[in-house]
Amino acid sequence: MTSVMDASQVAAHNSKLLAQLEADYAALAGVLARRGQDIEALTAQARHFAVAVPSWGVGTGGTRFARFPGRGEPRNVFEKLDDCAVIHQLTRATPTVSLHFPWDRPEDAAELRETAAARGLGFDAVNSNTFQDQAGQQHSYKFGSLTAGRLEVREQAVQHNLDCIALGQALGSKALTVWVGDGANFPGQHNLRGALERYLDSMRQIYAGLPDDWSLFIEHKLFEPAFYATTIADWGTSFACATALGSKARCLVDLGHHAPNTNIEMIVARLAQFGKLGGFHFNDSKYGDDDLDSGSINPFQLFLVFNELADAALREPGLRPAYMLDQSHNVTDPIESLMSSAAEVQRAYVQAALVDRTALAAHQQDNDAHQAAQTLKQAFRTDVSPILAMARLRSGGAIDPVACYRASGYRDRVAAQRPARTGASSSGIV
Ligand code: PSV
Ligand code: MN
Ligand code: MN
Repeated sequence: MTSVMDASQVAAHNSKLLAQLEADYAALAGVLARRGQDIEALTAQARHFAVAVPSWGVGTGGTRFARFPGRGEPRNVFEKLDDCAVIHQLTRATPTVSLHFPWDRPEDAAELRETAAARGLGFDAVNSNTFQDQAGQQHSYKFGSLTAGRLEVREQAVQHNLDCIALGQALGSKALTVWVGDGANFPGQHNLRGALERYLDSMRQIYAGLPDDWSLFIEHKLFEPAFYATTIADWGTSFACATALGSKARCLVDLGHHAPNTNIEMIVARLAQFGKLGGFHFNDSKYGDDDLDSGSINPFQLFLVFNELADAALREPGLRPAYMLDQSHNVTDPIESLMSSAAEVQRAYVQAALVDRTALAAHQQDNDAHQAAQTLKQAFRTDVSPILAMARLRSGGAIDPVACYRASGYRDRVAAQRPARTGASSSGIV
């Protein structure tokens, strides 16, 4: 395996922080032991945690108003893989990359797969894109894609998704995530039921092209770009469609795709209960689909989501929802944001494993709301940073990934190799 970053830089970084980490780890081990918890079991669990990185996340996303390109942005999918490899090398928590077509245009899928494998990476779900028009595209998606009134538009959108499956197969992916921005901006613009009927008709054709061992993830989103009625706006619609399509279709929860204050953890519980929880796009938000770094605004919500997942895993040991970060970075170095976010999601996962479920169930049975809430809070308030750092260290990563990355000078090096572009736009970067 060829590393993008020199392993000796990681080793030098770790040797400086090792003594401090060992002291912090021993102190936390003592705290947990008094609660009857074994730190080694938790560290082993943390080492198994993995979340996919979106290829588009390593570039600067931009907003509706502007995009201010970052230094050394990757110019193609191979350079994106290099940045993803750094993230995984330092965090050891992001072994797969999620591609978006046609933003990522692999001319040679076999070469891409080999390059990824040489970097120690594999491919997670592939994402289709029928929410933008591409240069040379025959039919416009201005008035919808899978739900469009015109048959030729729907056929083109279906074919694109089938092409994504074929490309994903060549890359070793096992799932297709479909998010469509289709909807209406005005009451009366389209027939609400008719649009969903057309969506289902299109999705049935995509589903028919799905290999046996693949999953189809339906991603809902409350609004934007449609501001009056989005066809797949909520988990209820997503659930109904996934149910209508069949067992390979499940729902994907992007944390930013709900109205403010929505109880997302309850949605997670419901989807898990009825066998339709497919996966997650992790990010954080204050107002809408802000795509801010995971855990940066509402880490308690992230913890509560993982608390439901921990509960669900006890009920269904085979439950394996797909985890991916879906963030847009505008004011930070994307590599730093993605490394921090991977650690934040991993943190929530470990904190959820700390919950004393026997005590929680007893408090619930006794209607002791106060102690039930405190049981969750105790787990959430526990600083599991030493566990995360030790998990990284033992897996060959960096004790402090951002510090190690900054010291390595990686951004300066790639900035010299990847000249700045002006006027670049869209998450496709190139
Ligand atoms: C839509 O807002 C979304 O969350 C979907 O996952 C897209 O594929 C992604 O963002 C890319 O911008
Ligand atoms: Mn998403
Ligand atoms: Mn989104």
